[in-house]
Amino acid sequence: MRYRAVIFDLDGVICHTDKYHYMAWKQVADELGIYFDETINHRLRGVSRMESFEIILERFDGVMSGEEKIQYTTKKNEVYKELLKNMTPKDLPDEVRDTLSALREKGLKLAIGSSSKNAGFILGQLGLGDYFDAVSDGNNITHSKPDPEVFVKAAQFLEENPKDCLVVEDAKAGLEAAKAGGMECAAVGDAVSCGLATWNLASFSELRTVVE
Ligand code: B16
Ligand code: MG
Repeated sequence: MRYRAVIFDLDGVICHTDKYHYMAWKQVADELGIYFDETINHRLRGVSRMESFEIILERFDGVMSGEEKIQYTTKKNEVYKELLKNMTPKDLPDEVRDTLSALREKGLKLAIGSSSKNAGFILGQLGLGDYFDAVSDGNNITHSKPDPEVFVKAAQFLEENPKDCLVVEDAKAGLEAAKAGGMECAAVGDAVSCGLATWNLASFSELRTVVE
């Protein structure tokens, strides 16, 4: 086997929370009179909550204190968490479920490496609460992607060497993080066009052959 472990990004790889992030940020942006659309939302992929808000504030004509920024990002998260309650195990695509099982059967360790502080909640909603061998997320890092910390910690939790781990990502910042951490990476979705990945996947199930 080419790898000993696979570390998955969560949002955009295992599940799709984009629309909920969009709805929650849109509510905050509307309240502040800031223009916000799906294209700007796309730039928030894999980026931390506060960094996401800074991107939204690029179109804000005023000055905002640090305290206000915390208030607005807290509000966004409250709206977002309410929306996440709509997620159920049916939101886990069959292809993802079957591929995870197949990788596990091959003896690979499986982990999550997500910038999100809501990763545990989302995994619970998907019925994957206890599924992964390790979860490294926004709660155990001080630097978010493209810093490698979240993936380096995941490898540590798994007690594996980074060079033996494959990272699966949907965002450029995530691919950069994996490379900076000394890991090979597989791109899914829009991340394929970055040209940064070791593997560019046309489908999630291709992981079965990539790890061989
Ligand atoms: P939260 P990932 C990332 O998750 C999302 O892609 C990004 O849009 C979000 O801002 C970030 O998590 C922080 O999420 O507000 O829930 O802590 O793609 O790294 O799994
Ligand atoms: Mg992602």
